[in-house]
Amino acid sequence: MDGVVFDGDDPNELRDAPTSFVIGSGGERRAVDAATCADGSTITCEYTIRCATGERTTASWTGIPVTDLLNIVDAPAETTHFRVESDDGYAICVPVADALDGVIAFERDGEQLRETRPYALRFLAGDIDGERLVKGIHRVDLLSLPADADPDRYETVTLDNPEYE
Ligand SMILES: Nc1nc2c(c(=O)[nH]1)N[C@H]1C(S)=C(S)[C@@H](COP(=O)(O)O)O[C@H]1N2
Ligand SMILES: [Mo]
Repeated sequence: MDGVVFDGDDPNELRDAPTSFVIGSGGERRAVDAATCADGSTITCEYTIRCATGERTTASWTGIPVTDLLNIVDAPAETTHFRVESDDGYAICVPVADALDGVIAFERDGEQLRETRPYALRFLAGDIDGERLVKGIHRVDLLSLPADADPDRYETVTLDNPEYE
């Protein structure tokens, strides 16, 4: 991941890069620009998006593996949850184990998202329902929640923003 990770002192310095997002774990924060990822550090996988309405779409997505993100911030073994937040405040929080086969994607079927969609980055994973596959990512957090915490309190999934169609 050399050349991809910027020092977390001022993640806002990357605000202008549409393909950048901030990743946080404990007190640590780093900014990652997905567009600068070398081919060797990205993966391409097929994922099916399953909406609660019954709609399904399958495509080939290219992005940064979630497992690489864990290394970027040196995620502690106690990490329990993976939280993803979009520009518009949409946010999801899932057990980190469910996100491990996932990617932060910047390309769909060989096309840059930022050229074909109103967003540049989105989350995909194999076993996570469609409503949690956040579009327009601006921040990812690795959380260590106590056993009695309610992960739903870390989510805002009520909107279905037509801006992101
Ligand atoms: N930021 C954001 N991400 C979102 C949504 C949204 O409203 N805002 N809708 C979700 C829902 S309900 C579904 S089913 C999928 C749809 O993804 P698609 O448009 O690529 O099929 O995106 C999810 N991600
Ligand atoms: Mo949906």
